[in-house]
Amino acid sequence: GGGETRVRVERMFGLMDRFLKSDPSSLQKDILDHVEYTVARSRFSFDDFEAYQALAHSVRDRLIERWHDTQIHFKKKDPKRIYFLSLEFLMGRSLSNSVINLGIRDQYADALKELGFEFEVLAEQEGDAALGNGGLARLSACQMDSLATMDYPAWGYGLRYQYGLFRQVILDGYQHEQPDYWLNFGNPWEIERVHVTYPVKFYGTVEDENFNGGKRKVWLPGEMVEAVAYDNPIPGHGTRNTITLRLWAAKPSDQIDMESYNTGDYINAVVNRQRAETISSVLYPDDRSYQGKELRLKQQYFFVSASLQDIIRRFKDSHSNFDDFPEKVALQLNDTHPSLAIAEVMRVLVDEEHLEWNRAWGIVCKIFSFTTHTVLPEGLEKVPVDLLESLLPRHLQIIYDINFDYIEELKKKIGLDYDRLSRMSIVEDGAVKSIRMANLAIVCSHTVNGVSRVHSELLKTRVFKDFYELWPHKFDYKTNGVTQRRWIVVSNPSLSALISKWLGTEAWIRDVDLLAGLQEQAANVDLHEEWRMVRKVNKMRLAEYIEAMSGIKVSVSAMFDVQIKRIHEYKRQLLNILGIIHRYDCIKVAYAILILFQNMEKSDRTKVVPRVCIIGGKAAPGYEIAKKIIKLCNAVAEKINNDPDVGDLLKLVFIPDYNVSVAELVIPGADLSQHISTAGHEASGTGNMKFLMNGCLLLATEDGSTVEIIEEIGEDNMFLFGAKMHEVPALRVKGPTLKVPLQFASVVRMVRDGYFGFQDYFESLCDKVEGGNDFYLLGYDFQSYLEAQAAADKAFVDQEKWTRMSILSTAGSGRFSSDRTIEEYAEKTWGIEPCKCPF
Ligand code: 6GP
Repeated sequence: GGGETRVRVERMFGLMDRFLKSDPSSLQKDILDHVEYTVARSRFSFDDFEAYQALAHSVRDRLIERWHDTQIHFKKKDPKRIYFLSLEFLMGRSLSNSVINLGIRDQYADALKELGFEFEVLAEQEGDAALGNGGLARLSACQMDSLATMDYPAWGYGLRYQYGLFRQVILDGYQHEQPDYWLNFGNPWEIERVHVTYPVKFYGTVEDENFNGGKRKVWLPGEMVEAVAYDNPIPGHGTRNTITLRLWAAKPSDQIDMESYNTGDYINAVVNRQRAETISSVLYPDDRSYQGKELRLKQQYFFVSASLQDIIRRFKDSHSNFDDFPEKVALQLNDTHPSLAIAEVMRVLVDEEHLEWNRAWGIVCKIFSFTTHTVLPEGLEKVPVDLLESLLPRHLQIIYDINFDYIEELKKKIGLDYDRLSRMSIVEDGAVKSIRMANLAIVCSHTVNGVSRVHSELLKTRVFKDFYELWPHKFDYKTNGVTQRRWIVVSNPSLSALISKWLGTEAWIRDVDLLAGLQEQAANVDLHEEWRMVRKVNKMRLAEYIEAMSGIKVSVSAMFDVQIKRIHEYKRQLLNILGIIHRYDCIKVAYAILILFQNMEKSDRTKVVPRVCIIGGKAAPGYEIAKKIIKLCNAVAEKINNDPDVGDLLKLVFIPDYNVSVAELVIPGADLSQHISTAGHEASGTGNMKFLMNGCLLLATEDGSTVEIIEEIGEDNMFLFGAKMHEVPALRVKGPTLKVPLQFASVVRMVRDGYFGFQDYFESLCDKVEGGNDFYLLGYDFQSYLEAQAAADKAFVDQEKWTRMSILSTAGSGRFSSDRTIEEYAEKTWGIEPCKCPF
């Protein structure tokens, strides 16, 4: 009876503390318990990795407490929720970030010290969660941190790939890809929800069925797999709120296909079932172009279908009328990858919930917002109709129906302008009939966001011009941001402490605009000294890493000049390398003069500012030119680093396997960083913001979010160069007749002539930038690039000036926090409000 239940509940409450304690001895006991019972090692004998595992589990326990409380609180309050759908999340490591957000980093460090362990050493044991390619994926991760910190009722939904982004191994200077089977050593940061599963269906046919005196469509699927939820708690900073990143894994369905089991071939039947798991096995490593592969489409539908079943189930728990759906649900499409969600919502509402088409359409039009992350038309997905028809026959019908109604409406508005109608159609009638996912997303979303102001301008005037003219109110932008928790507090603890000391508060960790307070101190000599000290310590840490990894010894008094990002022609790593060759050549000439005259004065050598050039990034496995750029970088490095005439004046290092953890080490140690895309090609860029926050100066073109950085810190505090965005189209038309500086021809000549070896291999690379083929304008921009580099050298010699510029960079970085981005999305696009879990 009731009495018995009460006794049982009281007993259960009595057994557990309300919260786990965080004093050193409680932490120590928890860690040792996990060594003994979770990791199953003896507390008298365990290594660093096992200590890390136990430590991680004790942190996980604390996350789970807060996460439960948050979920209960959300359920009780039932606010409007934001569901962030993304095929990629680049979370990196979780340990340091979690303990810092939970506010128990120092307690853990002390507790571990007494046990004979260093927190930092254990943190290094953790591998990266690399479930994404580049900027888009890391942005999602930053935004999750901000959503949690700012108490928004948010869910992230994605795929739990068994193989994350490939590991890059450099052999003889060439990139090789190795699988990243990241779950091999277990993942303490996820919670497997064996009971949170949904069936996901594929293939089959659509039939007409009699219904209420009319007809309706029923999809008879041909294959079914199970989606299993893995929850990753995301803790906010300075709040109890801990939100969920729910990633789906594919498992064979429970439904037994009697047919195959009865044929007697049991072993083959089981092996076939197992194939279901391939859906969530591997992340596509190409962030350039859509391949039209069936597996990719399966991945997209799999995660969309499971997420929507979950979202609709949650809605139905407390609501019975779908007209309330838009008041409770906002769906964010992170690029076009999840845009099948549109057709899926229509299908569920019409076919399963039996809403009328127009009523369902009215709901769909209120819930979706779409953000695009590219300006490259080849980045826009087009799904071949044949593929969609076989995999998702009902969805194809729905998309056709949406398109039919939309085109009819469009004709009323713009008349029978068939060119324009066909450009704007969701269906492309080309050689391969296909569905334009971007058009689908634009037609069905209430807002289309760009990721920086100039990106949005390009969308409005070029990429989506027709749509902008039709629906100007739909178009907006939210300039990207990055989380200062990971990019300053976690990765640069000494700078973080210095900032807090000089601002007299730690409040900037949640309210980053306070960094502006550093401006008034930018000339303070004491601050200068401490600032330089912090930077030097970070450079030493980076120098040690470089030596351990490549054997190259670098001097910390040299300028550390960094370019780290995916390798792309438009990002122009090649321009950087050609600039380095030019620098090398100048040093050689100066050396020759020195030998000739035996006179230091006559040689420019003493004026050379020593540099350590650092380049890192992965090339998509099928992207030949990008792979050649990596090889060229390594070939040039080989030559320069072994040239005794050069010594410490110039070093070139290619950092292999660039990922989030490498970025956390490299960014705080950089003096100068390069963001040198051809103007009009980088939608935003977010690396620039991370460097800026860390007081690294930028050498950049006026592209993407850099344009807004200039507005914050002023062009005097950075090194700008290159053709402007509005000049680029005309320059391209001029093409072969453009004047290219002599130095450019001469460095390309060196590569062509085999000065760095591999003459044949590099030929096609050289062809890409000469003879009128220089689409990305390397030749045209070369002169002003060298001038910007010279200006950087000059500024570096004046350390006082440099330090002031560095402080002003950090001070001006406040606008580029993802907290600001998320607040804009919440207020302007999603219409959601914070929902804070009480302590
Ligand atoms: C990137 C953009 O290239 C970059 O400029 C931007 O900062 C970042 O997204 C975040 O918005 N795009 C991708 O990573 C991508 O895969 C399809 O685009």
